[in-house]
Amino acid sequence: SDQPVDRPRLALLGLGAMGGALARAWLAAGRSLTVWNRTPGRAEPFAAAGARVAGTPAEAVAAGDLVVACLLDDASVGEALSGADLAGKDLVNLTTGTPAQARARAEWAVRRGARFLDGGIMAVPPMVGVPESGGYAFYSGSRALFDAHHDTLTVPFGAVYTGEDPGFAALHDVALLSAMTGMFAGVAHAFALIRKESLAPSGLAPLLVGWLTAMAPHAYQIAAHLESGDYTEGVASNLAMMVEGNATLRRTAEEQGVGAELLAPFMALMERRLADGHGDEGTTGVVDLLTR
Ligand code: FVH
Repeated sequence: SDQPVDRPRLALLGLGAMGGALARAWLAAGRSLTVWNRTPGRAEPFAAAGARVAGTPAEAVAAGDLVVACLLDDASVGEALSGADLAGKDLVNLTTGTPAQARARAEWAVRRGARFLDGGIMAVPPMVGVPESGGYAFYSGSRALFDAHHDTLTVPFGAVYTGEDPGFAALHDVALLSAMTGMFAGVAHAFALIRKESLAPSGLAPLLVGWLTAMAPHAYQIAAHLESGDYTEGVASNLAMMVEGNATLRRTAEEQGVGAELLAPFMALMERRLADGHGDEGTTGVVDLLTR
């Protein structure tokens, strides 16, 4: 049923860095928990903390109403659950994967008689069970499952439901992780620029954080452009100016003995868009060039 379930019997597959943090959070909240991990030794501290330890994934699944998988990848989920009876179970997959993997895993679970919810965790292990850290997970798939187990799912971190399409949680997760990857690339380049100078990285760090925070709302302008189709609306720094600036960024990298390989692909796309006659836009047109 989709009635809220106060205290489901919980089964958790996977006690790695993230799975272990989940287990600690649920145990600290007094939840009934059965755990399984491929390498059995990893379960010992959890047994000492009050968890029941299952010898096989099938045994763990049998002991739970709500089964949570937090394993390395989608293949390990398929492998671990291959011999388990999922009929009547609520399965939440907190293993990172692609949207297509999540959709296929949802079909696979439903064929076995389970309700399925996919999750993408926007937190690292130290944020788990710490509400003020702002950690949360995206969820997609069965809304009924999400509503029924909301209280349990929100013990380790917040929960954001993104839709019945089971691929949406992974899509949101990967979109945010991809943006983070670009940010990490820029930060690495910035530190490389000062590497050989008498400048302390600890002096640059707060400046980077302040600048990136100030620039982050640029995402709202790109969203507005994509929705209106007018890529020039409200543009304060146009593409023609930014491409000019790219030359200074490249030249500074060269002067500082730093490779520009992290900047080059994005700059190449900006330059293509400019060559196509869009100098009065911002960077929104790059989204069009990327969309194959
Ligand atoms: N840790 C993090 O910062 C990120 C935060 C965002 C979400 N990710 C994803 O969470 C999934 C689990 O990550 P993890 O940090 O717990 O990963 P590990 O510490 O490497 O533990 C992996 C567990 O998976 C088990 N495992 C691996 N292969 C198999 C298999 N073929 N069959 C069954 N279990 C398998 C492994 O078992 P063992 O090595 O101890 O025997 C661990 O329990 C992941 O999707 C992240 O992307 C974490």
